[in-house]
Amino acid sequence: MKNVNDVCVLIPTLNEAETVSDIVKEFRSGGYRVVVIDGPSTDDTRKLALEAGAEVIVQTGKGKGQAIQQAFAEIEDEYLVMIDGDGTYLPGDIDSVLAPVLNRDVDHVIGNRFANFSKGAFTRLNLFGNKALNRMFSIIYGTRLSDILSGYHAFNKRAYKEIELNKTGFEIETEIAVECVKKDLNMSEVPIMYLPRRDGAPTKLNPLSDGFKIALTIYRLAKMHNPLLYFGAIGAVFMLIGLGVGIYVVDEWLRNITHVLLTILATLLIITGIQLFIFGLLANMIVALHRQVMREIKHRIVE
Ligand SMILES: Nc1nc2c(ncn2[C@@H]2O[C@H](COP(=O)(O)OP(=O)(O)OP(=O)(O)O)[C@@H](O)[C@H]2O)c(=O)[nH]1
Ligand SMILES: [Mg+2]
Repeated sequence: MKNVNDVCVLIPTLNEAETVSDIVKEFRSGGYRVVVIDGPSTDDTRKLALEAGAEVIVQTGKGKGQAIQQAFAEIEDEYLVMIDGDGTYLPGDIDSVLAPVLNRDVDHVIGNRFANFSKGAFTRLNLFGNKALNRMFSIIYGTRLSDILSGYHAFNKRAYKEIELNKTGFEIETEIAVECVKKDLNMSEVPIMYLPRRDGAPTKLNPLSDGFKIALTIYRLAKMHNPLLYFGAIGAVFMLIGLGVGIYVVDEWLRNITHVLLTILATLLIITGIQLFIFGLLANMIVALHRQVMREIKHRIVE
């Protein structure tokens, strides 16, 4: 059952004077408590948010990720909806985003932008990057999600208090999705609308450098979840270089030229590669065992 008093709407902002007021007003007219956590902006964002009826917190550190971490710690409401303040998401979609956490056994809902985006909302690079990163996430974490980098989420209290976050920048959404998988929280996606940014309101995200950081985060966090892939990938690089050198050495040897040092190098590279792979296998077993134990403990606590 929906009770707007149980819901807090969280809006991270950095210089969003152009849009923040309209968004806050729309949520306020729906009766929601609105918390804006600000950058700190150098424009009128904070003043406009206050005038529109939001509670405003100035973040103590830097980056969208730090802002979200701080807000998750300070907010105590039963349900939390998180929406970007750049006007690319519709406050009116809140009912769809909230429904699964209110009515079903879902802990975290992601608003899926790919279902319904208006022309020009994604640049070609953003569309390609998002698809690639979602695919990478699905492969590594074995959980099929279409839009982990969305700016529209809903959580129940258990979810936003249980997930542990460390990233301070735009890797935060990735970390949230990974934590949900790790903590065995139920996730689901609902279609939402996605609009282009307004003219004169520049993005804070650099698609190349932030995209790279996000990919690196997906890979790095895999160490604890899918170590075979994490260590296997490094092992594969060693083995491929070793094989390359080895093929060269054998080819030269067939022509009666012997490279002693290169032979040793090829052997070492291949052996190191195999060892890394075996290490990944062992780590996988440890992670699987750990997961089993954690499930068992949770099960008993619930009982
Ligand atoms: N508090 C806070 N908010 C931030 C910071 N950086 C960005 N934001 C806000 O986070 C939201 C998302 O930022 P955007 O620049 O739209 O990034 P994006 O949506 O991932 O990228 P685009 O697709 O280019 O819009 C916006 O509401 C920003 O104002 C920050 O350092 N601190
Ligand atoms: Mg945006």
